[in-house]
This record gives sequence, structure tokens and C-alpha cells, in this order.
Amino acid sequence: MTEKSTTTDAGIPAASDEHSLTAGPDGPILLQDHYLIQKMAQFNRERIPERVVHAKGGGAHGFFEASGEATQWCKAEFLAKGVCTPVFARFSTVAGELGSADTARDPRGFALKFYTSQGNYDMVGNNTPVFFIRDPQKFQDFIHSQKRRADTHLRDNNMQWDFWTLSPESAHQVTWLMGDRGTPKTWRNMNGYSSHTYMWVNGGGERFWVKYHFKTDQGIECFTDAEAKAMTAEDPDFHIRDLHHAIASGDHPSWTLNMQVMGFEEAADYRFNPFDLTKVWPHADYPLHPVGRLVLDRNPENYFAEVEQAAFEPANMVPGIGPSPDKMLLGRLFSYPDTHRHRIGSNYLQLPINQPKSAVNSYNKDGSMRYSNPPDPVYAPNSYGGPKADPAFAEPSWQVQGEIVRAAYSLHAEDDDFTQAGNLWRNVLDDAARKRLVNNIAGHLRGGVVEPVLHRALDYWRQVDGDLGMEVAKEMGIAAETVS
Ligand code: HDE
Repeated sequence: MTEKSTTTDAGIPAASDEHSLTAGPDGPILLQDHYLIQKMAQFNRERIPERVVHAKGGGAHGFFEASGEATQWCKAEFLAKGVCTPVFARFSTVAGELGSADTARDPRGFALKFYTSQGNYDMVGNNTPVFFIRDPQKFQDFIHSQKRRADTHLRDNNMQWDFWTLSPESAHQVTWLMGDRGTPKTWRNMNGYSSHTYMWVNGGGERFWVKYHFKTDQGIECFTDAEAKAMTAEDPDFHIRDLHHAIASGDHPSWTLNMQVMGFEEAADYRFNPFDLTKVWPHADYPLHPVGRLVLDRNPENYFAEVEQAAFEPANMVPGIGPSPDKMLLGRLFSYPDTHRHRIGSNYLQLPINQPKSAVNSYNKDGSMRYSNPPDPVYAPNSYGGPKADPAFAEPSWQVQGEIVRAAYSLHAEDDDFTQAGNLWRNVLDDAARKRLVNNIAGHLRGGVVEPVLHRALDYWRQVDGDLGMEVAKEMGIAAETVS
């Protein structure tokens, strides 16, 4: 055998990478050509199901270094001063399939896996601080409206606007989506947000509600609609390529993690429902507190092994971190491990990219492709020194009450579907950004949106802000007074 000769997957040296085994040079191929059959069979089984959303993406390894500021609110070990925790990050679009373009107009996934000393902590966010809906019951339908029609298998702007205009809670996120943040220039030039509210618990047992803001240290940079569209043709893998090249050339991107912190008791009377995923907490109410820095400094060596099979789950919360009454977050706690069991297999956490770097002492065993099984005793309680649960790690909790019901959230003083979207238009965007927003909305509406959806869309923007509604109608060449 040469120092590195081809072998079968069983490690047996292979005689040829060119010729099948035949009876005589011109004869039939023999069934005993195990090497040929193995190659063909493996080739037919190379694809695993793509992610049902966020299929197209890229990732990198790095680390998170804590400043220690967070320990006043959270006892999680990885947030203590100077602790440096390995991280794997994956960025993605939402609606496009595996072969789609990186620079399509879409929110971007911002998924982080912290391999902490207390197990994996997965913060699975987006590049926008809010989301389209506030109840997981509508998520599957929302995604169906953003993807492909049943008849033509084509995406359809009319279908998208039909859903959005019949779901007015979407207005805040659609304003973000149709604005500059919908077309980030690179993943390095965008922020990441938990979007959800989580619970933090400090060493003294005090509870807080928090939101995460990963602010890019590279500065926010966005493509215009025209630039983003052109890049979808010029280089559909532009974002993957940019991140890989930056890291390979030593230009390591970083983000500063800032936290908004709300006192546990303040939630009930806050002017907005603090758990409603379509709402932000104005920074004037709850300022940002820097608590550490995320750096990405190592490219994956194998895309399929490290990126395609990476499995993030919001349910992976380490001691000191818990969920909140945010219905969307609670729905996600089920969905992610479920999708991994389907897409990768029941032992997905044993794959190197998903394996915690801390000890695993669970009683789970067997199942397809499991290769490290727990020793005896494989049950609890037991008299033979098996691992024991520790009540000190009881999950964070909050009071709940009320009869079982299907209903919208109870309203807080200033809760509605359009005010925060209007605030974005009035108080955050400058004139140039407003102009781009109007043009992007009109351009998307001109892409096949028809009555009755079209007039509903114009009215949707009128409710966000009267001026914005007028500008969109004008750009569409429709008399504003005809918009109800
Ligand atoms: Fe996801 N989402 N999601 N999502 N999501 C998935 O899990 C889901 C939501 C996000 O790079 C899936 O592994 C539900 C909000 C990212 O691998 C799936 C709901 C936010 C990624 C899933 C939401 C996200 C996903 C599909 C509504 C930002 C890619 C593939 C209740 C805060 C992670 C997968 C990666 C992926 C479910 C809404 C972010 C189907 C049910 C809100 C970044 O499980």
C-alpha cells in the first residue's frame, strides 16, 4: 500500500479508481465489485433533508469572552469575568432552499452554540429584534406563504402579502424586512438578536427578564435592493465566500454582546407586552449593557460535517438561563430537537459538531448510529453509583394562572400592531432610508400583488404611518384617497 492509497469505507485497499471489475476487459460488470457498489450506493445516500427553513447558510468557529458584567444578573458559568468559551456560529437566510442566493431579501439567522462548562448553550436568533408573528400556531402557515405555491411551485409575492396583510402583527418585522436590514452586505456587517425575552437568574436566586443584542464591531453595512439583486446572479454564495475569506485572511469578525435587563416584577405593568415577539423594548426604557465579545476565528474544515449537520436548539439553556412566557419561544423549544431527530437522526448530539465539551451523564441509550453508550446502571434510581439529578439545578420558573384557553395575549397599555413599526419609520430611519424602504415595498408589490390584496397592503402601510402609506401609494401610482 502507498502511504495514502484509496480504500473502501471499510479501510480495505482499492485496486482501481477507474475500472469496474469485469469478466475480461470487454465483459459484463461483476456483482462482486463491492467497491463499485459501495461507491454508487453511498452516492445515492449523500443528501440529508435540508433545513425546512434557514436551509442556505454558512458557519465558523470562534469564542466568546465574558467581561463579568453579566454576573449581577446571571449565574451561568460562561458569563463570569474572563471566561473564554468555544462557540460555533451559523448564519443563514430563511425562505430560500439550499441552492438559493445568499443576498436575497430575507431576515438572516444568527445561531450560536456555546460549548460551556455546563453543557451546550444555544442562542438561536436572527439579525432583526422582532418577528412576523407572536403565536407558533401561525408559523407553519407563515412559512408556507413565503415559500412555493402548490400549483406552480413558484414563490408568489401576492401570497406573501396576503398572509402579511391578514396578520397585522407582522407590520413591525415587515418594515425591518423591506428596509435596509433585509439585505445585509455581509454576515460580518449585521447584528444578531435573541429577539425573544429570556429569563436570567443570578447567584442569589433573583430573576430578571433579558433580551440579547450582538452588535457587530464591523459596523452595519447593507446592500441596496439593486445591489442585492445583482449579487444573487453574480455570486449566489457571496456571504459564505465573504466570511470564509475574511477568516482565512486573519480578518476575524467580532460582535459585542449587549443585554437589556428588566426587573422581574416590572413585566406585568410594562407599557408593551414584554414577551410579545413582535415588540422591542425601547432602549430609553431599558438601555444596553455590554457583557462580552464574540469572535469568529476558524473556518470549518468540512462543510457537511460542521455546518450542514450543526443542530441548534433554543431548549439548550444552561443553569441561570431560562425561557419566558413568549409563546413563540415556548413553541421553538419543541420544534428544534424534533427537526434534528427527523433530519439528522436521534443521536444527533453525538456528532462532533453537536457534542458538548462537558461530561454527558444521561441515561439515554442505543438508537441508530449511537456510538458512545452509558455504562451500567442504565436506570435511576440505582444502588450502583449511577449519576444522580441535583435539585439545585431546578429550572427557572414563574407564576402561571388561568383557565385553559386559546386566545391572544392580554393587552398591555400601549400594545398594538402598528405603533412600533411607525416609530421605526418616524424616529429611526433617515430620509434616504425611508426613500429606499418605500421603493423596496413598491417594487415588491409590483411583483405580482393583485386586488384585493394590493389595497389591503396599501392600507397596512397607511396604518403603520400616514406619510408612509401616502408615499407607497404614490410610488405605485394609486390615488391615496382610494386607500381606505
Ligand atoms: Fe426557527 N426554526 N422557528 N426561528 N430558526 C429552525 O430548526 C421554528 C424563529 C432560526 O442555523 C428549524 O434546525 C419555529 C424565530 C434560526 O441551523 C425549525 C418558530 C427565530 C434557524 C425552526 C421559529 C428563529 C432556525 C428548521 C416559531 C429568531 C437556523 C431547521 C415558533 C429568534 C438554525 C432547524 C441553524 C431553524 C422552528 C421562529 C431563528 C423548523 C416553530 C422567532 C437562526 O425547527
